[in-house]
Amino acid sequence: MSKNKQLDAWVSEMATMCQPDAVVWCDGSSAEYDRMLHVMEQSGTAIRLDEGKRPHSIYVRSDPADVARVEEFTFICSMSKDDAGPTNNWKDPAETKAILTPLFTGCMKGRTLYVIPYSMGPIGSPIAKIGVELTDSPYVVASMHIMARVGTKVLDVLGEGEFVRGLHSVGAPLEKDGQPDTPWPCNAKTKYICHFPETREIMSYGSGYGGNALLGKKCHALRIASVQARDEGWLAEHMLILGITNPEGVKKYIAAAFPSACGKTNLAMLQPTVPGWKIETIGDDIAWMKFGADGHLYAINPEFGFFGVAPGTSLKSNFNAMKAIERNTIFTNCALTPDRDIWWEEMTDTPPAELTDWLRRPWTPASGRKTAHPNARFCAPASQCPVISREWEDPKGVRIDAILFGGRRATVVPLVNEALSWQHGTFLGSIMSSETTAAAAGAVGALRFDPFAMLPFCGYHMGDYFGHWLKIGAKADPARLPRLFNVNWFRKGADGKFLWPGYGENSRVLKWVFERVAGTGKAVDTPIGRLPAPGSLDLAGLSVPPSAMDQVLKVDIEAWLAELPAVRAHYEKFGDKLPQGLKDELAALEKRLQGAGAKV
Ligand code: GTP
Ligand code: SPV
Ligand code: MN
Repeated sequence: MSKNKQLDAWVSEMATMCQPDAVVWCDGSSAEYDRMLHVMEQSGTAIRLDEGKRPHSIYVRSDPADVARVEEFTFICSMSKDDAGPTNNWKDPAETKAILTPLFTGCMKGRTLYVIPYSMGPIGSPIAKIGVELTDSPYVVASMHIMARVGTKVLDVLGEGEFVRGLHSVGAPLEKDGQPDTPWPCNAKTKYICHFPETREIMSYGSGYGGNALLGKKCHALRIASVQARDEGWLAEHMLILGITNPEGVKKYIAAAFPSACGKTNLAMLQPTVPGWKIETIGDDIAWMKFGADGHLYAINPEFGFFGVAPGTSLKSNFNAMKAIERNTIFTNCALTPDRDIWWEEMTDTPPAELTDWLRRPWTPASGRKTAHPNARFCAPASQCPVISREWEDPKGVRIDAILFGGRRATVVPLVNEALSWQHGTFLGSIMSSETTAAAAGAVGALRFDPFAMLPFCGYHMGDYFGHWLKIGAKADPARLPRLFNVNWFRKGADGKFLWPGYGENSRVLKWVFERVAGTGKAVDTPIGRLPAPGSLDLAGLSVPPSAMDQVLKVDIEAWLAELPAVRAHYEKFGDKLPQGLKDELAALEKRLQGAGAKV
């Protein structure tokens, strides 16, 4: 029970429908967290890791039918189909409820319904938003303890106020008394991740994994929040936030939008290879940005933890993430060592001689298959990151001076490119494309347009979203707006290998961005935007051959011209909702490319 009549009424209505054995209001205490770990150990969901090696941490393996976000079954249920736009799956809200009600009826039999009040953003901060997730998954309760601020203190602040309603079930009732549970209950056949933007509701059925089930994250902080941001004049974005300090002690903040599994967590906490420069983390996945009274854009990280891609994470590639996951961490779908620690591809140069893989099979380096699922994840408190910024919980947020857009592109897109204006930067964001990754179920490596890295996360018509970005820029003082850039760490040479070493070396690009914002960095104009002038990208001590640097920075006119038909087809999807400003930018790009092409 709470002091909020609407909340109490909703909880009791949902409990009547879902028919759990018990209803538990989560208080957010560490005792409650420990209870969840214990429940998971008892049911076979979790194995406690060795207390000496990985204190207070658990290891979980999901059902192989439940390993990633399911975009195919993710729906925006706005009243009008047109509001969802061409890039979302739309379903009529009433029809959706008519499908979901029978599914949710009795879906929690034999289980406990947990009520999780959560705050996205520091509790009580004017920018924070409150939600309540109802779930039948102890794994979700424990994960929400890490990923959001949860419990009684949230209810105290909520009072009689409004909140986002999130109903979640793994969709696996225990129908018979004493029916044994499975280690990872889920519904292998039926999954629905549904959003009702007008009524600020989320209903998620059938999956217990990540963004499908931790409703504060992508469902609330991006899909629902993007609609609120549109209505209220701010931005809810799929962006990391970092602080960068130069050797003179001047600090700036940068936000960056990369699609899922394209390098946000890594960039947010990188160890710079450029001497004297410092990077600090504010957030690794989501940014909420609003204009301050001074006309500058300020960002907060609404989350409280990191839900990061495990494979590829090592002391070499992401030292600070490895430190953040030393304790108090939930590991899902990686491999287990015989001495109850975890391992995944590339964690160490030499794999352990024996492991149990994520599918519970014995594994050795000779097995010839991966031991961790490619979307294996760690879930750890953000406060454990050694380079977490002092300002990370500042309710005011941090002043953003640059925003980067970037995808995973083997060809065409150069290492870094500064937009000519806010409108041009919005254009670059809108035509971003990237190869798909294991973060979502389906094909990996398929090139698709992923505007602003928001394709799976924008809760309304993407054409209106572009318009919102242009409007934000038009209303602001141009001198106070962040500068916009496009980056690409993933360009490959003819041998199929990455041309750019990435990771810590990306600090060289961040340094150039910093210097552009500071007014000291030099650039050259090209048809696609401003690239580093010769000598202005700090390459001291970097062992990349000049020929590879030429390729990674190359503006290939022919290749850009060859992309234009796909860009036009992408734009046609948005019909009359495509803002004129972006049509103008496309025409201007084409003209500049043709002019440059004629000169060659
Ligand atoms: P989500 O959490 O799914 O949103 O992903 P993310 O954007 O946080 O990506 P993350 O930083 O976890 O990186 C995903 C994968 O890309 C990992 O396997 C990394 O090792 C790899 N990666 C990250 N940064 C770089 C880079 O600069 N170069 C290369 N080649 N790979 C990188
Ligand atoms: C992503 O896919 O962008 C993630 C993982 O960060 S999930 O939380 O599952 O959405
Ligand atoms: Mn991440």
